[in-house]
Amino acid sequence: MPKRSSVIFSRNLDLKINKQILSLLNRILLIWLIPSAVVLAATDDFQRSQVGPVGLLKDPWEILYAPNGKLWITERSKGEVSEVDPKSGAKRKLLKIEEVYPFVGQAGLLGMDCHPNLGKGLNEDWVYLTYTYQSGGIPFQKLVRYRYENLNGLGQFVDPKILLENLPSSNDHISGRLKVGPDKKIYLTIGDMGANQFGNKCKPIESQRIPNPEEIQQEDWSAYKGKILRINPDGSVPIDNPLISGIQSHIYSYGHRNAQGLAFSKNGYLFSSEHGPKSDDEVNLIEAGMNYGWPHIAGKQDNQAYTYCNWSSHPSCEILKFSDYFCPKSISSDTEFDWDHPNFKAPLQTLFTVNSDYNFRQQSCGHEFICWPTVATSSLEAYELDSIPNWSTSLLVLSLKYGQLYRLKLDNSLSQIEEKPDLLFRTQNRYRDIAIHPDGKIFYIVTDSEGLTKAIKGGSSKDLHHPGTILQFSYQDTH
Ligand SMILES: [Ca+2]
Ligand SMILES: [Ca+2]
Ligand SMILES: [Ca+2]
Repeated sequence: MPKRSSVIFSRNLDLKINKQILSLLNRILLIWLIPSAVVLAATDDFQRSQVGPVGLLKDPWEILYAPNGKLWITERSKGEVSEVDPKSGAKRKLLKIEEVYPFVGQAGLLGMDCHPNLGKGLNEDWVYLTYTYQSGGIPFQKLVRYRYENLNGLGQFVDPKILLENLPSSNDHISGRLKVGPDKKIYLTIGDMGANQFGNKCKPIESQRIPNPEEIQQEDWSAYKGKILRINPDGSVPIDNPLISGIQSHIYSYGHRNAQGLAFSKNGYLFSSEHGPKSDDEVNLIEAGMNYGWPHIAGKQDNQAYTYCNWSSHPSCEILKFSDYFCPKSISSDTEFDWDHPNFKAPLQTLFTVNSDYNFRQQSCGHEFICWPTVATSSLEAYELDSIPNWSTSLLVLSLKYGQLYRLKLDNSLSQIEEKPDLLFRTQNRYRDIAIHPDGKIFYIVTDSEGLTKAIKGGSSKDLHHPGTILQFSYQDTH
């Protein structure tokens, strides 16, 4: 693409035009020539390095910048939390949870966050974790609190206390991102469990289902699939949680598919990133009691490239062959315009929406799903510092399929994205999660240790260039 644009210019422009104008025009034309809704990033502003060797981490899932200046990381399949020194790359185990059950798909030790008062001498040195365990041969999810104990500088997690158990789990779309809010409540995403697709095709999606009072009484949390929960520090239901269809529970918002990203701004706005089906990954502003539309709506309610094919509604569902592309005539398939809900809230941004005539079957891609318009949004963080000009306030969204970061600039109200996404940090990897140094100039990204991603040269590839490590991107303040 860049080559083509410079050829056009050399043919058509007077050679007397000075180099500066040429370069400016070239950039404008370059942006204009790019078909998707993206702007080229000034990647020269960042220097890339690596914290620790390739293979340092096995299936890392959450990385956070801890109050002791170390990076705390969960390793999903090992059920371990480690701390890594961001300068030396030295790794030390903080915790291994023996009952973590990692043997199905996306299960294992997932989200982690610290209480905001950890390390401040206020007796609130809490760390919260969520993980998959097994009971009666069935996977469930648990929310647990540990205390961080600093033994002679060599800290460890002690005194586990179960806050919630028997939460829904699965082999797919567990979600499991966890954040402590400015209100000290625990926010936890629970996915749709991969229902209505592949081997789970005959399980109905329950993202719209609200529990009844008996279920809540019996602590039956099966209706929490496809929800974002808001939980008291002791595991109970906050008294100011929203009433949804007349019911108060841990549910804060509903109609979610697979929200693996969750982040607060300092003023308490809550954002999520969610994996879409074939198009329409979403970035949402999460509000109490609102309905985010799944499975009736993907992205905005625009009837583009998505219909809800409810496989589980078929009386002989088990004998049907699942397809991502065709809905059998014997199954009712609803368009987005067939559904209406007063509390529906559309995303702030989709990554990306395409028209209904889009060709999803690009066989030249190898594994076709890698080339679908979704980018596989694994996580997000809010950036609110003044360390990089014009970045405050932005949402930083990570992509598994592109090994890159999408920076979405919010307007002053923090309730709208005001520019097209800025693409940064592209490598041939799967980006799992991000931590931001408190100085706002260093970004730590953990990479998957295996899997498919989009090759730099196009198509799909299993050849990850930096698997299972931490990539560091440092802002070069040369302006
Ligand atoms: Ca993180
Ligand atoms: Ca949605
Ligand atoms: Ca849509």
